[in-house]
Amino acid sequence: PFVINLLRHPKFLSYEYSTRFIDETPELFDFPVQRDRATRILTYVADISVNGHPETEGRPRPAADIRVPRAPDLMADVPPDGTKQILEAKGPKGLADWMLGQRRLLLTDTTMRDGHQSLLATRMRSIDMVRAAPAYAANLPELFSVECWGGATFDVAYRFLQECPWQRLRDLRAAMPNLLTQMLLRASNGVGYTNYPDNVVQSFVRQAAETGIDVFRVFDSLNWVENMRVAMDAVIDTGRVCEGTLCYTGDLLDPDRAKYDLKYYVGMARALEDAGAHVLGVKDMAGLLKPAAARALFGALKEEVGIPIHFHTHDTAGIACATVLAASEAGVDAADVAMDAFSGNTSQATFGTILAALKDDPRDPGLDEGAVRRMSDYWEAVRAQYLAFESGMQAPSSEVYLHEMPGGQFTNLKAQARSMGLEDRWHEVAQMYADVNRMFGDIVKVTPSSKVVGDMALMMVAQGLTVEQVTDPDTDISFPDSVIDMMKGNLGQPPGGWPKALQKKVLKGEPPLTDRPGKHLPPVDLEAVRAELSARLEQEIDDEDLNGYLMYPKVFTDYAERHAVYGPVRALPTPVFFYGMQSGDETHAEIDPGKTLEIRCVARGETNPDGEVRVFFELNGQPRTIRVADRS
Ligand code: BTN
Ligand code: 3PY
Ligand code: ZN
Repeated sequence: PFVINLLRHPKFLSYEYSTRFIDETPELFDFPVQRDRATRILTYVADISVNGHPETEGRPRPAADIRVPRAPDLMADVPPDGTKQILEAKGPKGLADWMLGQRRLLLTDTTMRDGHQSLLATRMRSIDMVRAAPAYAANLPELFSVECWGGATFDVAYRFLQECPWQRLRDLRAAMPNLLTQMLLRASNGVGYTNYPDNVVQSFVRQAAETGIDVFRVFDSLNWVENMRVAMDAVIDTGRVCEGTLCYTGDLLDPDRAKYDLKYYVGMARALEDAGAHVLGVKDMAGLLKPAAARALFGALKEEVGIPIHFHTHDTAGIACATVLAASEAGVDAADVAMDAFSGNTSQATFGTILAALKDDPRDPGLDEGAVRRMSDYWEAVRAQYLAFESGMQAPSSEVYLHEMPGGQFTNLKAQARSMGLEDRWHEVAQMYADVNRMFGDIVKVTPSSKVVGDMALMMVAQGLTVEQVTDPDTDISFPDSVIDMMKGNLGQPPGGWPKALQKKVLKGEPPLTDRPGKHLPPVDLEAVRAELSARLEQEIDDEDLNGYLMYPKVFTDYAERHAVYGPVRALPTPVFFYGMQSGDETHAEIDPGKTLEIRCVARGETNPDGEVRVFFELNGQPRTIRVADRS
């Protein structure tokens, strides 16, 4: 198409062109496929308007008159230098030294990753994040980092939001040139639920760095440092920041949980430092660390390791702010908070509250409270658009000390229990989750090990099974696949190994792995996979697509197939994306910088005998009719 455009261009035909003609004539790149994108977006809007969005069906719907989110005004024309410039000037070790030299408590904002992952089932769309990003850069340049990628956000973007997670990262990176971007990486499990071949993990890390990640928080779901080295080394190779992370579980002051005592955590922290971590992450994914334990833990870690420490916790029991303040007193270098409107309950400690509490404290984080309030005000309006994904959790829950579910899993498992008809037996599920943890030998529960515990607990409650029956060698049990896989050693080894008798029963005598699962996975021929996929989808597969496919083959190809039909629907405002348009509604979608589709929904026809319905639009003032199947 490019050559055809060129040959037909009037200036080209009349010889009025120079060597800069191609650079100066953007319309040469207006291929017919680009015009198609408008039709594809209209097809999506028509489909959702007629049939509804499968993800919001049967869920509470936001009122028609909710406030339109408006990002705060920018307090600077050019973003002031921030931590990104420190990383660029000094490298990751220099950045770590800079952190150690700060008296103030450094803060990471998690709203764009863990905040919505824990409160809204990870459903926040890129458009709502990218609109906020310039205000982060201009108004909050004192932030340590913005956690905005990884964890569950990666597959949810493809799977439920019909958008490319890499593009999200690229856009955020560009809009926050002064701030460190941060992601959560499940070590050899990448951003998935299973162990990937080493070269897939390496390729993913390289791509994430190239597209825009600065700080990689790397953890392993069984706290097995051995299984973190491939990912950590890959991060270190990129020149970005490796935050080697230990996961906190149990209660380090409880002698009954002696497996996870202070000695254990200090030992793991040292191992992570030895493995090359620039920063030590302490990830309290369930929010189990209480203030007194935080004082003991961070007091000891500050003595025993030389790298800066970054603390992450959840507010499930309502104590996160107190614990962050205790950690701050004990000298932790950085802590995670979420903007007020996305904080509390299963999410992080409250940004504005921490700021207020540390005002005039030696560790005052030095951020503008007004800027934080205005940012949170934007997020409050964003959150209202996602009412369909609210969990219904109304209050903090100290029951988390019993079950120890991670913040991201808690509401999910509750929804799963509801869909299995176990809603009114939730407390049994919670108790069973705790019992299964003990039966598995008291393990760290975080994605993906937490999912395995959840699968087993739900199965046992649903089938009325007890731990005695499950562990009895003479009672036949059909274990969930995820349990068999974990007992085989495919997620690695927990401290102290798996309980032998249970493992034997689950594996029916098959020998388990005892070394690193990645050691047994042959490398993937990346170029062969690219060629195959490209032929199958009849499209070019770039490095980002390839890495998405390697993590989630089916999720990616489903996304690509829908993309061919619906186009870049990420450009639609969130209410239109989830609820479509009524006759008379107007909206717009910027599908490229400066290229905006003005869309008006004019009317809807009758459904014809073939089950099809026509939806009439005006697109940039021109009438357009779209026919879609009526499945409503
Ligand atoms: C999904 O497939 O469940 C998630 C993404 C939504 C894709 C679009 S929404 C309109 C159309 N109808 C469907 O059922 N899926 C696609
Ligand atoms: C994830 O792995 O997505 C988590 O948030 C774990 O806490
Ligand atoms: Zn978390």
